[in-house]
Amino acid sequence: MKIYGGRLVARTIKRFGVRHLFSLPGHQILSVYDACLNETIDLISTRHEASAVFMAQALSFAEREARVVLLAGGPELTNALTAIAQAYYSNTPLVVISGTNTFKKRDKGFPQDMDQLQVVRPFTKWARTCHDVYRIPEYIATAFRYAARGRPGPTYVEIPYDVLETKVDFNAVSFPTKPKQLRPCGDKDSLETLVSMLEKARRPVAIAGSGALWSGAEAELQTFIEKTGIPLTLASAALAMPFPAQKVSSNFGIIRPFRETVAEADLILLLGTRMNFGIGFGQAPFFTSAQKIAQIDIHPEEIDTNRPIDLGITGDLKATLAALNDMHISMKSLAGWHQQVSQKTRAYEAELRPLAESNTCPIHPLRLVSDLESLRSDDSFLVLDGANSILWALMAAKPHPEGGVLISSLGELQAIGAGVPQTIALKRRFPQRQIILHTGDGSFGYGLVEMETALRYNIPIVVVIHNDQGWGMTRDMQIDFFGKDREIGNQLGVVRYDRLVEGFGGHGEFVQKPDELKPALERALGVGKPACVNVLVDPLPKSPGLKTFMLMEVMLGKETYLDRIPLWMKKLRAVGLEGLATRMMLQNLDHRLHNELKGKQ
Ligand SMILES: Cc1ncc(C[n+]2csc(CCOP(=O)(O)OP(=O)(O)O)c2C)c(N)n1
Ligand SMILES: [Mg+2]
Repeated sequence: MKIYGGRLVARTIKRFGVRHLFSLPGHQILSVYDACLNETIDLISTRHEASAVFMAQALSFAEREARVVLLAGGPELTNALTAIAQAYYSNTPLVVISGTNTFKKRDKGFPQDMDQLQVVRPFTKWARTCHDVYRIPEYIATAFRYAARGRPGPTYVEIPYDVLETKVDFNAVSFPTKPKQLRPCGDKDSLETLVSMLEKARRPVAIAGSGALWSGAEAELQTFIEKTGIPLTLASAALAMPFPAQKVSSNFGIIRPFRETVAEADLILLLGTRMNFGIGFGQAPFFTSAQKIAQIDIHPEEIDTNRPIDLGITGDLKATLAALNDMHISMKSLAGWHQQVSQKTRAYEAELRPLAESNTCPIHPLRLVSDLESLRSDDSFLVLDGANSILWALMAAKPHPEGGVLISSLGELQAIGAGVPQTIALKRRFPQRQIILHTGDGSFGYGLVEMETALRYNIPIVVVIHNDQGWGMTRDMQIDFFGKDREIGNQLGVVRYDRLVEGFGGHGEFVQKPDELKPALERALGVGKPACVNVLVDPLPKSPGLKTFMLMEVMLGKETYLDRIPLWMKKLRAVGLEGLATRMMLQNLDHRLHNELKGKQ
């Protein structure tokens, strides 16, 4: 049987377990579209190329292996670059397959001709052109291998469209098998050193990050914390893995208790998480110089970033934890410490309750996320997009035993706007599960047109908009830095996103009062078509985000922020009272929220 090269693309990805392909049409890739009919691949065609990449990325998160986006090339590729870069900076395995101009027409002024490799290379682990139709399966297999092994990331294969449109004999093509995941495990000496560090520790904490998600370490992680009694925090992408909330002692999203716990610990275990902004670069006031730090990471170059650490172990987290779980560890009793950590979080949650249950109008952001969290099912996936809106949501959203919380702007790039497409992809993949997006109003704008995609494919996602009528976090920064009367360019006003979604044929709710919230959310969750719950929230309460961001600026030496750090705090540190300075700084970080709480009590 003679088939097009495009069919080889579809057949190879199908053999590798890919059921959904995200794309936007272009003449270069129509042979692959045609092949999707034969190979019964679920082709979702989007309204923007970045959306297609974000969709594939969301499935990589949920299925924990590389998923695929198909781009035509030229402007389709340049439009997709931010999303590819987001995958790169968040270490997400992803295979980007692109068409490209035929090489006979290269550099002659033909439409959409460009040097694609040049723009995609900085944001991919591996990028190549496949010139031979028979080698299409081999190149795709190599792209999967690079995407998944070692530190995961996006890879890129481009295939000129005359190659995609060349006919070959199906039987003359050989298909490689899917590359197996390899699991390097830390060396014996290092594991023994880690055991002795654990045995000496009185106040250890473990922070698990994306390495836990990608290696699928949830069972090993639970065994490890049960065996050792170490309090655990899930950070960044680890929140997306299924995990029982009661096993997590210190909630990453509730800034103050988490920061205090880390500051008080005598041993910090970094389990597949980076020493980046998420944990204050490992520096004061988050960390102290007296603490011991051990880090397990798949990527050896990552270890010692931003500060030297005491023990680095290169390994896949699942395999390394499994090895540790088999070793004898005689821990000191950590019951008191464990209780102290959990109590801190519980006490803070109790402090926040007046806000979470507040009946004020406009609606308090924490009331919105608390009501939403109370309606989540065990298998629910909650996608978070925005800025302040994410930080508020993280104060209430918990990991779920069969679901998860996906922060759409993961990684250092922090691009907002991935939420709608990511939610659509998850709902397409898991139609029976509850899939919800909580998004800032500004961020929702990027994905708005994809509500049409959700309607076209009948994918009933529920979008909940934290509508503070503006680019909240940048507005906060502007006001804080330049003054209240210098606000410009950050207000969006009251936009009826619910009506726009209704205009596409979806369900809309507009909520202004707290008692309308739950009924509106329940209606949206039950309506069976794409829904938008547009909630006007109070723009005045400040999430802990602004202060944290400012502090990080200061820590990394942004001179213009230095005058924002109170002098007494600098003095405390200068005379060696680091611990006291840390405690005061943490309180200062939290102070606006704190002041607001005081007003309520
Ligand atoms: C793609 C992209 N554009 C711009 C920014 C800069 N930025 C960071 S936060 C923010 C405001 C987000 O507003 P919104 O989504 O409404 O969330 P809010 O903070 O108001 O809850 C902006 C514009 C970014 N991070 N990514
Ligand atoms: Mg906003």
